[in-house]
Amino acid sequence: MIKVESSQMAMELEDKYGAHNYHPLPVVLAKGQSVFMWDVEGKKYYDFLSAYSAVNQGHCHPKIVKALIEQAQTLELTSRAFYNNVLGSYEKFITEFFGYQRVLPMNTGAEGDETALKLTRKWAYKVKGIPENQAKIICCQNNFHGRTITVISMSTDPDARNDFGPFTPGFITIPYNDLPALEKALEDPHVAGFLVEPIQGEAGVFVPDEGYLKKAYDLCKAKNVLFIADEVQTGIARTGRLLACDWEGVKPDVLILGKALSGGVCPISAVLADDPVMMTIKPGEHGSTFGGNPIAAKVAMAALEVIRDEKLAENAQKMGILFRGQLEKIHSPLIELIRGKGLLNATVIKPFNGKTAWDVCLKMRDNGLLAKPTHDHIIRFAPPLVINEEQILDAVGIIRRSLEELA
Ligand code: IF1
Repeated sequence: MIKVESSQMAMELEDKYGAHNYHPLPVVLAKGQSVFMWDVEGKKYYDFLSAYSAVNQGHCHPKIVKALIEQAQTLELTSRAFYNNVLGSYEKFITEFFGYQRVLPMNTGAEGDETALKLTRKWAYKVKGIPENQAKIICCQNNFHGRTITVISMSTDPDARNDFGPFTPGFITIPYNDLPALEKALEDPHVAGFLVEPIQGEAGVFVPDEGYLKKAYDLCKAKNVLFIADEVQTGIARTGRLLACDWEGVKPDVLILGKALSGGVCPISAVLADDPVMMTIKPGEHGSTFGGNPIAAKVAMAALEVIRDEKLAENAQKMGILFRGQLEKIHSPLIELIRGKGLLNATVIKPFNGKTAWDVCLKMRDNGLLAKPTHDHIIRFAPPLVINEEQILDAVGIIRRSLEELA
């Protein structure tokens, strides 16, 4: 194995041997702890991306890492061909934690979404009585649910879709945050489910109007349609509540979790539902080699315990208010607006003097804070939820200084 001796070398290796499906900010990370990361040369940064909210508990959380190591040394994987002595206790733990009767464990967020879609279709035919192959699922414009063919079949982003067709049929796309459009789409008796992100992440942290989720849920109930929440990014304390749906007292019929369910140490996703939905799937009809493996089961329990014991939802709520309040005090021609909930925030950047969101991110990197632009003009600010007041103020200082240096 070749030894990586500099950031330059690491970037050259990726450029030469890796597929070019990403355009990373030029920084090469070698170490992480709590809210900080260090590059190959030892420079320290605040992490304001948290691996797209997978690292809500902070980098290398000792309790989560301990769970990972101990289980890896004991029993790593059995497949679901056999029982193992960890999965059952995890299933009890997570269903009680989120208040559902059953869980179906998978690995990535996209697999979680695929699982939710399959469950919804199965329920459509077995329970709701929709004629074979006629079930439809409503999704939203500018959604992001992952990268598989079926998932991108719902996408309205040309980069995600172009030249990947033909696509999976059976989706109805409506505008996000538009209740009349939902009401109209629900008139079709073949609709089985409505899949929605409680806050659209990839779209640029688009927060819907207050009451949208509750009213959407009620509209679905009136038509016997499943309300499916993709909380892969918003879930697990990020927005200042355990789930973003908790803000409106909505309990999704199908709940998809991923990312922070592992605290970032391995891919873990899960779909939660009650018996009438979950029991429609029979042995052999769905699964995964790695889903529900003993390491993932132990890691997920530790990750959820950290969320609960360290009161991360409360902290996200408090620190989010502080962060947006401080950011609003910065008067820069580059900032158009700030939005978000808890510690899922974004600023819309107005190009100034030819400087764009990318330039802002490069400048913040130079000053010791890492964030990534989305859609050219939006910067997401989503630090690990363990961040404290002093660190928030310090980080805002870096953001302010970076904007001043550019404007
Ligand atoms: C990439 C964004 C974040 C998600 C929701 C499912 C998934 C995701 C709501 C799929 C994944 C990612 C994946 C990552 C970029 C990223 C992202 F920029 F696209 F919008 F987080 F903000 N549902 N989100 O946000 O989960 O299969 O990846 O585990 O590079 O694709 P996955």
